[in-house]
Amino acid sequence: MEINTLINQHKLKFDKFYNKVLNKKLDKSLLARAMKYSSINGGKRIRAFLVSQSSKMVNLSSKNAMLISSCIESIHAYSLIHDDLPSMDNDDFRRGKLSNHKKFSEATAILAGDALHDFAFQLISENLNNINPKQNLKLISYLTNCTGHDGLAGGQSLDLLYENKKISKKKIIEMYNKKTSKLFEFSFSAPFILKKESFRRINFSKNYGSVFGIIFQITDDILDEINSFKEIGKTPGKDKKQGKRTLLSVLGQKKAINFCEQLTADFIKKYKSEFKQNPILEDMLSLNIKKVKKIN
Ligand code: GRG
Repeated sequence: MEINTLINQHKLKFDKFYNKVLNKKLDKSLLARAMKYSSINGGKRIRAFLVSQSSKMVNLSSKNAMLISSCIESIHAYSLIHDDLPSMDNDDFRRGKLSNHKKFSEATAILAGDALHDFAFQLISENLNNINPKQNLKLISYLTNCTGHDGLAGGQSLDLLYENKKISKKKIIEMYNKKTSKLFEFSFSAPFILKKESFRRINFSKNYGSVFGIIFQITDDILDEINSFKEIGKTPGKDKKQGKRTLLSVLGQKKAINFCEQLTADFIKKYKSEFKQNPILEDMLSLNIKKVKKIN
């Protein structure tokens, strides 16, 4: 089956599960409504798809895979709410709708982001089934590493710090690694960690998520520049206007795409047997490169 069809089918399944979890655990307060507004609102659920694919590779149950995905999508929703705030990237729209602080208020948006972050940790620490507590704790500790100063928050801080400055390609990649790749790294490797796979396979799964994330961010930057509001669901062309330092701004479009293609080829070469056994892994890596190239 074609990869986009698989992703869409999985999104429907995941959205149903996530909706149920949110409704079961949250009340009808203003804060809960703001949390739901930004979590059940049309995301592509790519991170959840990554979890489902790696779970299949290590035989993690689909219930646990769905719980981990709900945890990750909650972290992701928190990061988008905070990213849109006036003190961060200041966007009035997200996923084609008003951003959280525009729909509610700035204070509610900050709290909804905070509460979604905590909700994620609640899910991963209270609800997994038949998992060795030691592995579970290992996973929770790893998630703190992916979201904190060495992950999302650290990367976001660099993103803001680098605005309108001359920044090297190496530093931009480091920033992407933190602000975007870390959550993809967690998504793909969480099942490998829970199932106590070998050191080499866990390393492979972390690197796969990381490479996926770098390509995802580079192509997302290109889409921000060349797509319309309808296609990206937020204000287009903002990176350039805000003086964002992106790989696109340093290399230009053609070289940025070449960089993604080379990264993919090198990675596949390094882990030939994993790719041979799971051809979908290559389709996933080239998904966004194809998206960008079709538009060109
Ligand atoms: C305030 C402590 C504190 C931390 C903030 C905001 C933040 C941490 C991190 C944000 C990092 C960020 C927004 C990275 C961008 C990643 C990215 C490309 C998001 C878009 O992901 P998609 O395309 O979105 O998967 P959908 O809408 O499909 O879910």
